[in-house]
Amino acid sequence: MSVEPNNNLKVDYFEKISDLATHLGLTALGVTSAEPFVETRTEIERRKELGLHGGMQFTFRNPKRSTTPKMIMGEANSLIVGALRTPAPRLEKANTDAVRIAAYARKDYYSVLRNALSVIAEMLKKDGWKAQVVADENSLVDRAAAIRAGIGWHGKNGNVLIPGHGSWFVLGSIVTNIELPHSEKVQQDCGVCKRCIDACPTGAIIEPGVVDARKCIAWLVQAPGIIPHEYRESIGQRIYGCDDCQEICPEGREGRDVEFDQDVEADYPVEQILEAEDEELLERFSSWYIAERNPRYLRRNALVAIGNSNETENIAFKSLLNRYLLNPDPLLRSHAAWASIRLGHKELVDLAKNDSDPLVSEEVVLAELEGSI
Ligand code: B12
Repeated sequence: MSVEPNNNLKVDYFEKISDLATHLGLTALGVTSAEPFVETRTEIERRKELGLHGGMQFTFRNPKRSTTPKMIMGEANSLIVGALRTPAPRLEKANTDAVRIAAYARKDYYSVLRNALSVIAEMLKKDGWKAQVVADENSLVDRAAAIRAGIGWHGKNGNVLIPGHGSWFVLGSIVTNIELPHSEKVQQDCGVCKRCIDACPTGAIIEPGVVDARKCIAWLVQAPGIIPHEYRESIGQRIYGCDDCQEICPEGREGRDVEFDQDVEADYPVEQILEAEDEELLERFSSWYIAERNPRYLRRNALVAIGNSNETENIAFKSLLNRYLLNPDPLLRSHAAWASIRLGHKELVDLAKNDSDPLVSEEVVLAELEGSI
């Protein structure tokens, strides 16, 4: 049985946790109550009604559940929220034959974060408290928890911004029955700056802090099905995530190059995605959310990246497109057709035009109507 600590002991205990968090590599740690996130629930419901969630499940599936921490642990009193830095990419010109992967997905940062929070949770448990780690799950709105725990403010780009650091973080919590002093909320805000709103390639930030997932590239490349035509060009070389609304943000911009994390996954060659076997792709990107765990969606994105490469003379790309125009999956053939049209490969366009599936042949009809071929 744990004994209720008095206030001074609570402060000392929080400092102990906080030191441990710093030692474990977390940039920020804060505490808030386990009371429901009432406004966030209303906001999730509003976005669902407007269709802004684009059919996503996650925290939208059951808004009451994702905003009520006591549904995770009945006796919960506090949320101890932590933030782990996901080093931002250097601002340099992307390699044309490499795909772009958002900073948070270049390594399995969620596992690093969960491991760090688990060490703290184990300490709590050893001291007689209940503790459960929740990070990027459907059961808790991580941003709302981080804001109430004084980690950062709700930026116009929708992200939680940590003063002096910006938004390059993944967030997670320990739900626990210990009572600790609540951290003060951050008072800073974005002021008049709206660079992220102007920089979003698809205009997905429809009001300050509100993202229409149907237009957000991060969701478009994760969502199952066909990628709507109007967004394909804006997707560029991205196959997972989009950082544009963070890259333009001035908060914590200094020091970004210094902390650049040289990581092979950042320069993953597009050919490898189109040549790899299913198991290899699922293993390589095991920490990613891939719709239906079906690697066809990574290949679909890679075909769009080829279509956006401007590599009209690239023989390897051309032969991959040819191969994919013969793939049994019409979804992949249709995106290969689009890429072939973009790169101006006439023989391949003819192949697509004669495809028995309208999903594929209509790519050519559409391009003809638009006058792009
Ligand atoms: C669904 C989801 C997405 C969706 C939708 C994003 C969105 N804007 O809602 C998609 C796939 C597009 C996405 C993209 C990204 N995501 Co995401 N995503 C989630 C997920 C699973 C749920 C988010 C959610 O519930 N959204 C619903 C809205 C309503 O809630 P919210 O933005 O989280 O909460 C705020 C609002 O509700 C606001 N609020 C409350 N009341 C009101 C009222 C009004 C009027 C307004 C304006 C706001 C407001 O306050 C809350 C706190 O800020 C969380 C993980 C989790 N379990 O929480 C990760 C999470 C939010 N994503 C994260 C990341 C890293 C990203 C990307 C940066 C990844 C990338 N590089 O591609 C992008 C950023 C896109 C963007 N600009 O938002 C991080 C956030 C990191 C941070 N510093 O903020 C999270 C927390 C994952 C994690 N555990 O680290 N994501």
